[in-house]
Amino acid sequence: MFTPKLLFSAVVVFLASSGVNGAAYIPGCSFFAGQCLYTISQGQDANCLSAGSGSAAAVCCDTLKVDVKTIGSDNGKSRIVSLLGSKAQAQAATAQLEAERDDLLAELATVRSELADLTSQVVTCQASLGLSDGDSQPLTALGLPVNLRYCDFESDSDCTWTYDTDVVSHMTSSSSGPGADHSLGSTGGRFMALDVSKAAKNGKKYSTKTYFITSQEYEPANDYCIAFYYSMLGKDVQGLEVAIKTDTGSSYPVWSSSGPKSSDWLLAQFEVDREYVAEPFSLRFKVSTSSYKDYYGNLELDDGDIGIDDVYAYNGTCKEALGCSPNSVKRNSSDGSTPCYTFHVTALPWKDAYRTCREEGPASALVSVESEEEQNFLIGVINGDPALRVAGQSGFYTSGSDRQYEGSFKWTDTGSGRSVSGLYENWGYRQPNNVGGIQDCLLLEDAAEGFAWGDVDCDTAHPFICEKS
Ligand SMILES: [Ca+2]
Ligand SMILES: [Ca+2]
Ligand SMILES: [Ca+2]
Ligand SMILES: [Ca+2]
Repeated sequence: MFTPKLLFSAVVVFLASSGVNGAAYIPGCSFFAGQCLYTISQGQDANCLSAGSGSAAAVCCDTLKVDVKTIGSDNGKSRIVSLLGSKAQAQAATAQLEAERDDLLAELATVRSELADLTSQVVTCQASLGLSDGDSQPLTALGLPVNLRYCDFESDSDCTWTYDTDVVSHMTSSSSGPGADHSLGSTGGRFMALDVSKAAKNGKKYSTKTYFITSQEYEPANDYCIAFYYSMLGKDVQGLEVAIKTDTGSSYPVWSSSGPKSSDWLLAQFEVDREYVAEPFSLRFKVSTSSYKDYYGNLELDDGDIGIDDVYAYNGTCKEALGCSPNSVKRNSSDGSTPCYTFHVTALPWKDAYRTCREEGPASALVSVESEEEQNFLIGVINGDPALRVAGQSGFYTSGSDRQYEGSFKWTDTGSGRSVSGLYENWGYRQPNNVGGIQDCLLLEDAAEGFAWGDVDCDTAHPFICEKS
């Protein structure tokens, strides 16, 4: 075996005399057995293979290890050359790494923008296919999806309810009952109600007459959560009772209330004993009145109507059915409340947007922006999401509307609602301006100006935000 103790001069002579190509001096020394050794590769691999075994082959093939002591005065110079070489290599490597980093950053920016593009394309595709934008459905204790049957009474075809048509109807508003429906909070919104003036017949004072409003049939399930809004405004309002009516004709009272009530719309919410919902069933609302026409044909005891609106029937427990959906964003408000918001990028006219929000649960409505804190929170969520930023260019609908009284905007999440004026307001320049006399819905309109508000035509389609209190 070739030893590292070979004299440097001998090596140089050997390399020069051999005249071989490929011999190389590799800069830098390494320690071996307490000595600093320089490495010289002879580049004789091809010869070495043909030379076979033996000392000649070993000489050709081995890398030479040279003791620095044998280099004498050349040692320092070589070492400096070596160090300079290393430094130059390190600088070149650093420059290359920096160039590669810049390339990667540029590539990352491209990927980011492509991702934003793709996200908005997916959203557009989902919208064109009529798919929801990611709502995931809660499950019942049996692992089945919690299905909702919802009635807002806005369309005759929605819910196949039966009722005494001569006295109960889809009312829009009434002088003695609620001033607006619950779903839309506007005079145009409809609700199911006992019309006491029609119910009043020539008859005796103090005779109570009862009428029935019956829902469509619901499928049997292990549990049911029922929620609805009711109005019992007016001093002459009497009772409202809800019973479970099964196919076999049996009827089981499950909820009741007596009037009158001071608020226009109140929420009733209860679970139904599972024995009652083990077979197909309907909800039967019993409404009663003592109104009558006196001898001269005047209406008596007719102050008030009994109305119901926004009826929810979930085939699960209320705990499973209600609460914030997994795709909502929760806000921990400084006043201690924790509303949840769902953002919808699929543009809809205001009424359809409202229905979508109502279907998210009895405590859900189009968003009511009642503080700067709430406005800023919403902007923060929008700005943090590429798809919402894209959608936000055409604004987001809120529950704000002056459909009921022109120029008097209200947050309509609770039906008749609360006046916008006097609370937090963030109208854009010269808004609301009711252009064309048809702008009645409040839009978070101007994305470039922190989503300053504007009034727009309610029939135009816009993305929207739902709020669950
Ligand atoms: Ca309604
Ligand atoms: Ca709110
Ligand atoms: Ca208006
Ligand atoms: Ca406007």
